[in-house]
Parts: sequence; C-alpha cells; structure tokens
Amino acid sequence: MTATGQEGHGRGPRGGTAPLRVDGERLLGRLAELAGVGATPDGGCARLALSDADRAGRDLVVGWMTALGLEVRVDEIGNVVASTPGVGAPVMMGSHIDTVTTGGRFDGNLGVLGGLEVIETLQDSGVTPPRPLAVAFFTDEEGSRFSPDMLGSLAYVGGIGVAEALAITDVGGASVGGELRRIGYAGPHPCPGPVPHAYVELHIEQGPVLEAEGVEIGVVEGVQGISWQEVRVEGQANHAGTTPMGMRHDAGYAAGAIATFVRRLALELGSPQVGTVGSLALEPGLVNVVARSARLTVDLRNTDELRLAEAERRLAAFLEQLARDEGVGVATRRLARFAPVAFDPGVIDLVERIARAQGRSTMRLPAGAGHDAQMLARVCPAGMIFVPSAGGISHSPLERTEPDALVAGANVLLEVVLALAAGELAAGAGGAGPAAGAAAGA
Ligand code: HGY
Ligand code: MN
Ligand code: MN
Repeated sequence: MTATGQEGHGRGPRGGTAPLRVDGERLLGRLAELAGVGATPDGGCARLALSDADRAGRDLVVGWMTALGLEVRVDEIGNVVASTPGVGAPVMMGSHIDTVTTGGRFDGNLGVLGGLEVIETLQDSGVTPPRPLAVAFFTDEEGSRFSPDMLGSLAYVGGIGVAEALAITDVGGASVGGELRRIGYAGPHPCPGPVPHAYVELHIEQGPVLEAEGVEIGVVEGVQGISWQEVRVEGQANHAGTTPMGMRHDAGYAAGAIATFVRRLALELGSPQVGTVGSLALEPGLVNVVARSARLTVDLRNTDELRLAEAERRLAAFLEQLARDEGVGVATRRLARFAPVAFDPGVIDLVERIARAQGRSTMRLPAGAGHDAQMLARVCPAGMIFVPSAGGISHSPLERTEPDALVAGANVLLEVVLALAAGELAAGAGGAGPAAGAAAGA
C-alpha cells in the first residue's frame, strides 16, 4: 500500500485506517539498549567518537539496520547511511551516536533510533513511500575528541576535504583516519555523499525553553553560530613563595583572567550570546609553582553572525592586552567556526503543521547546540524537531526526556518524512543546492 497523503495512513493497529504511529515500546527499548553501551556508573553514556565504546554502539545500530534489510553504506569518514530500496534521492533522517564523556542517553541517539523506528513502522504497516528513506549516524558530531564538531556531516556535504578530516588528531596524537581503521569503520563510500531530497533530525532540545513554556514540540528555525578556539599561554615557572607579584609571568592567573573575561563578555553582549571556558589545564600544575603554561578552550555562540564576530574581536583584543600586561605569550588556534544556519521554511512549516495536526503544542526556536542538520542544510532542505529536556540539562548523566515526549517526537518525524516523501516540498526548494563536489542524489 503506498502512502498518498501526509497523514500516513496504513494498516492501523486494528487493521483499519487509523493514522500510523510508531511502536513506542520498541523505540524506548532500543534507546535503553544503546544507552547501555558505554554506560557510566552515574547513569550516563561515554562513547567518545571512534573509541571502543563508539565502535560497540555503531555495531549495535548497524545490526538493527541490517536486520531491517536496509542497504547500509559506510563512507570514508565513517558516516553510516542505511537506506530503503527505491529510486531517487531519499528523505534522510539521522543524527549521531557519539557522546561527550559526561553524555546522556538521548543526545543524538533519539534522532538515529527515531529514524530507524519510522522505517520499521512503515515496514510493519506495509506503507511504501513514493521516495526511498534513509537513516544515518554521522561521525564525531560532538567534536570533543576531534575538532571541529559535526565533522562527519561536514565531510558528508563537502565542507571539509576527506584527507584533511582524516588527518585531524586528538590530544594524544591519534588521528581520525587511524582510529576509523582501528575500529573497522573506514568505509569505501566517498565523501561528499549522495545529496538527500530532504533531511529531518529529531533531537532533544538540550535547553530549558520547551519545558519552561510547557510546550511539547520545538519547531527549530535554525542553529546558532559556533566559534571554538584553543588558547595557549606561555609564562614562566617560578617559586610560589619567593617570587614577588610584580615579577611574575603567571599563566595560571592569565587563564583565570581569560575565563572571567569570557563570562563578562557574554553578559555584556546579552542573550543569546554565550561564552564558555570548558577545558583548562595548567603546567606544571603544582601547588607551589607559578604556572609556566596554560591550555584552555573558548566556546562562543550567537544566533547573529555580526555579534559573534564582535565577540571574537573583543576576545582577541583582550588577549593581546593580557599578553602585554603579564609578559606572557598568548597563541590561539581555531578549532571550529560555523556561521548561524537558517533551516528551510517549507520544512519548518511542515513540522509545525504536522505537530499541531497531531494535537501537540508547538513553538519556534533556534537550536543552541550544534547539529548535523546544520551541515545537511547546505545541500538540501533541512529541519529539526525538538522534544523537551527535563531541567534543560544535557551533556550530563542527568539528561532526561519523558518517554511520552520521545515517542511524540518520533510520531511527528514519521509524518513529516512521509509528507516530504510524498512531495510536500517543491522540488529543489531550500538548501544551498549541492555543495561543490557533493555527489548528486540518484
Ligand atoms: O557542541 C555542540 O553544540 C554539539 O553538542 N556538538
Ligand atoms: Mn546532539
Ligand atoms: Mn551533544
């Protein structure tokens, strides 16, 4: 039976024509099983990109994809795309299954397993959309081991050369290419990958807005700009007891001054500007030695590109002044820089319309976190569906979303994808068109 309309009617649970709905228990069961891979004692997940835990998570999800009879393609940056049969560019769903080391159970996982659930629901119901569907997980979305974040989807759309991406190393010197080979996910398929007809990503909000507003579905308008820098400070080790304050070149003080400046800068620029020093290491790191050197990272984000650039300029000016005042060396290295992204208006409207048709309250909002959808938006119409995060907490073992909300998001994903497959979007609408070198979808 072929789906005709966007509501996606198939053999409903009672054999009648009830609207299609996902199997919530199956989705929640898979989320729990995947959360058990790299599980941490505090109830979270630690599956850093290309680690053994990431391999185990990948193997589990690829097993589910294969069991559904999907065609599974691994590309040269380790992205995995599982497709249903059919002619033409697919409507793609997906996200990531790598996590930060203090990861939760839903960040990324929901978008991948929600997509898998949509495909299995359609198989169970005998509904074959007019277009093929695909579900993907992209390599190293988090970027906390290998910068930049969204590395796999960036390569997928031709935003970074494969050789350059494979050569990126972590702090221990391990390379993306070496780790992909080590875990068996250096795939044969080329990047850029085939351009999808459209891309939809289901994700937890990871912020407090939906819960605070009592809203069930977030209709995501876009993703804010991201600027990541590494800052290295070179001072002079000296005795903490005998060195007069005026003679110090204290990398520890400089690092603290930078962290304080980043906080002040964000507050001064006002919301939505945010600034974070998330990683800070001092050498030699001893109680009685003035720190010789410091390595820290600065994460700046804003929905407005001009304001983000201003924040970067003001930080650079502060670092120059600090170097002069403290007699220390300060060097910066860009780790990631992505301009704000606006999603496709047609996809945004579709998400909103379908969520409301399912009786869900909705609101439009930007994404505060980076997402693979912001990369796919370069080549095809893309959008995102958010579900609430309890307490707005994420990148933490305390990350939690109510089971009903997880299932509600998957049901919206189901009908948005069916509508896109049935041609709801004008052909070629949205997206920036295929990125240079991106292979066109079939
Ligand atoms: O950092 C981010 O926004 C994403 O979680 N990679
Ligand atoms: Mn994520
Ligand atoms: Mn994340």
